[in-house]
Amino acid sequence: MHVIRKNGWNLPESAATDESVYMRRRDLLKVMGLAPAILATSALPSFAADDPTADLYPVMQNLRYRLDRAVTDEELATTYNNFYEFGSHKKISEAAQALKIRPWQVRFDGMVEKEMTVDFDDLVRQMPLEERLYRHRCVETWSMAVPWSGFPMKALIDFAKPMSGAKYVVMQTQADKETMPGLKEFWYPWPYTEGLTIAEATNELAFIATGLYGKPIPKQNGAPLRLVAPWKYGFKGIKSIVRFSFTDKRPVGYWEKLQGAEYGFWANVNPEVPHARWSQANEKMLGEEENIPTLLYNGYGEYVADLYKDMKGEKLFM
Ligand SMILES: Nc1nc2c(c(=O)[nH]1)N[C@H]1C(S)=C(S)[C@@H](COP(=O)(O)O)O[C@H]1N2
Ligand SMILES: [Mo]
Repeated sequence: MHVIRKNGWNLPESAATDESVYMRRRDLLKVMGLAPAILATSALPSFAADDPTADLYPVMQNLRYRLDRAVTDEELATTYNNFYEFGSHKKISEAAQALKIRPWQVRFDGMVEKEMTVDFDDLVRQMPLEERLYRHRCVETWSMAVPWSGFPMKALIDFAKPMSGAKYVVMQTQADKETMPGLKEFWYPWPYTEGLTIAEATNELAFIATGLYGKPIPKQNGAPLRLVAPWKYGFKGIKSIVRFSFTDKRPVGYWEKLQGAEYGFWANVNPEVPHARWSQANEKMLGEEENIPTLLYNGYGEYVADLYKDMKGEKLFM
């Protein structure tokens, strides 16, 4: 049987011209002579058929963010995951289908003008949606490059209206014992928590992903909304967020709580600073055989290096 493996997302970035990526994905596929149906033929768990935001996607790609490598195969990026709530291994995509993503309320609290709880479906329809191709570098040395859909985190911070004294935004993942078997492993510091400084969260690269590969984001990748901070190790990219709290105290994240000697608050990618137990010099893209060199700030130094220029005493790279 002849199986069509190629789709729009398998194109190397260099093959996507400025003109073509401005088109809606469906139109692009049509122009390329590919049946739109191939977008839906995956037998793997993707977005829920009844997802009420399905009509929002695909969204326009922002061409400012370029890749130096091919986009990772959708099947790989959606079946090789880290989501400890569903198991401390990579094959959690099936188990994660138990995640209940509606109704989904997002809480904004702490140092904000007014605390509020917002329905995700209302929130996402107020946000400026776009698609971005970003590299992703896990602290474990695997990496990928994927098309996220979502909105700049700055839009969410503006929506939340933090008080001027707030210095950090702390995010929490849903913690539901009914659907998340990992929560039975009581030695892990649930709920999964992560934080950014307000300066980081309002940096243009910080992104809240609500979609992936031109569709609502699959549960295993952090539906209905997750953080993407591509200059940091992947563990900062907290999934399935239910709460944004604003504070003037630096939070201690899930991994830092678990193993503070190995994981810190900043976690910026740096090939020259090894992890306590392995080198960070190289990485292996999902689906590739060869190791490739890891880049400082995962290649995003031009956007973020200035955030850290006066932080001498800080462990910026763990
Ligand atoms: N809630 C939660 N968020 C999480 C994790 C997790 O275990 N739980 N793992 C992190 C790690 S280590 C990585 S590398 C990325 C993986 O995202 P992906 O599965 O979409 O590739 O999610 C991050 N966000
Ligand atoms: Mo990771």
